[in-house]
Amino acid sequence: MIFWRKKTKDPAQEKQEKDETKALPDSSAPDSSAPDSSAPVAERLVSEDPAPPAVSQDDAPQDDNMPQDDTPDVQESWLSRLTGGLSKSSTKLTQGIADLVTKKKLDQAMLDDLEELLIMADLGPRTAAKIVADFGKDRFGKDISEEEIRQALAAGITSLLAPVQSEMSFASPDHAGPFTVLVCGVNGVGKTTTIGKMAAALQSRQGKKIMIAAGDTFRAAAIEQLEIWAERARATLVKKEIGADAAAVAYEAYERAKAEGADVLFIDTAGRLHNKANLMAELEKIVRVLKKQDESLPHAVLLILDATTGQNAYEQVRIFKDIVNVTGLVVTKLDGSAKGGVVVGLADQFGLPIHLVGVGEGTEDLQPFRADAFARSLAGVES
Ligand SMILES: Nc1nc2c(ncn2[C@@H]2O[C@H](COP(=O)(O)OP(=O)(O)O)[C@@H](O)[C@H]2O)c(=O)[nH]1
Ligand SMILES: [Mg+2]
Repeated sequence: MIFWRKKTKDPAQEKQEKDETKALPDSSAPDSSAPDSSAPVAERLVSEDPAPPAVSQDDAPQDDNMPQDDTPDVQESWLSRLTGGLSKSSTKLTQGIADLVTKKKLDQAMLDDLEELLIMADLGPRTAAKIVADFGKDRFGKDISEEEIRQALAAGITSLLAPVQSEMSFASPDHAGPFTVLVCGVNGVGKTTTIGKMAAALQSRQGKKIMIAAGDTFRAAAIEQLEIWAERARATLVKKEIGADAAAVAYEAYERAKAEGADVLFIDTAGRLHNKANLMAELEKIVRVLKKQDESLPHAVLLILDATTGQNAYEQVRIFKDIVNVTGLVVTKLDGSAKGGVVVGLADQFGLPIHLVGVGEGTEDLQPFRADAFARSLAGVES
């Protein structure tokens, strides 16, 4: 998978592409092999909790939702993946809780310490205050243990997260064209990888016909990265030359996807936030040209957020909400982050549906967001 290095290029381009190559999935990772029909990667794309989502996009039949496998073994492996992924974030919280339980009875000082701990864990001041206020209501002046605090925290977090738990549905509303998903977010958050993972899951588990538009037209390696993912997901990639108009790529891809009867179209985009005016112009133009084809397009606008950026994620949501009509979030890199608490603050402050979370680079590491499992893993409560 290193064919892109064999081309002759000028040194500047080479450096750029080297940087981008860092963003490629590790070719030695288990998921980086060609699609393996004997063990479809998406079979591992499951939820650990078969309960129906609190928020549902529509009444789409189950096979238009993100494929899941609810068998006990797979659920268990998912849960341990999530718990493992969130371990840095939860260790920070549970260690902090252990340190603050210095007295037997819950007093104001302990509540203040808990609030500070939650703020430090990236939940944001408003959300932290809300959780602590609820927590103190019934328990003030009573005996309290570490385990009770963890349990109460898990319950408080679950109630904030439940309203945004939302199954991602890929059902085209009128079935006249592909379900069209615009994927946005700043550079490096995991847009391309997430498209690849979703495409692989939908193709291998549900046999969906996928088309992907290479709307990040700035670097050759960005297109080549998408080519690898498309190949893995047996998806058709629609691309143009470097520097091409992203909106033209999106327009052409939609026309083609419709003509060829594709079920889902993913549109990848560039995320150069250092030039907000350009980014805005580009995303707005993509939406505008899609709407020329069909006013209901795009059917979903996913904003991808990188959990390792912590507080920065709040600002990114604000910026992208200004530019496009964000319909849902995917939070990636929870595995490498001690800032998983940011998910709770995002849910509380913006109320946008959270569809999926990423806990690793492999195809199997993208999983449906489950409020309860997430809250319990984060608060360090044994399941
Ligand atoms: N550890 C980890 N890495 C991820 C996850 N999602 C994406 N990545 C990595 O993040 C890097 C940037 O991803 P990419 O999809 O190229 O980001 P883009 O610039 O937004 O398209 C790549 O190395 C991905 O493998 C995740 O959930 N966990
Ligand atoms: Mg990309």
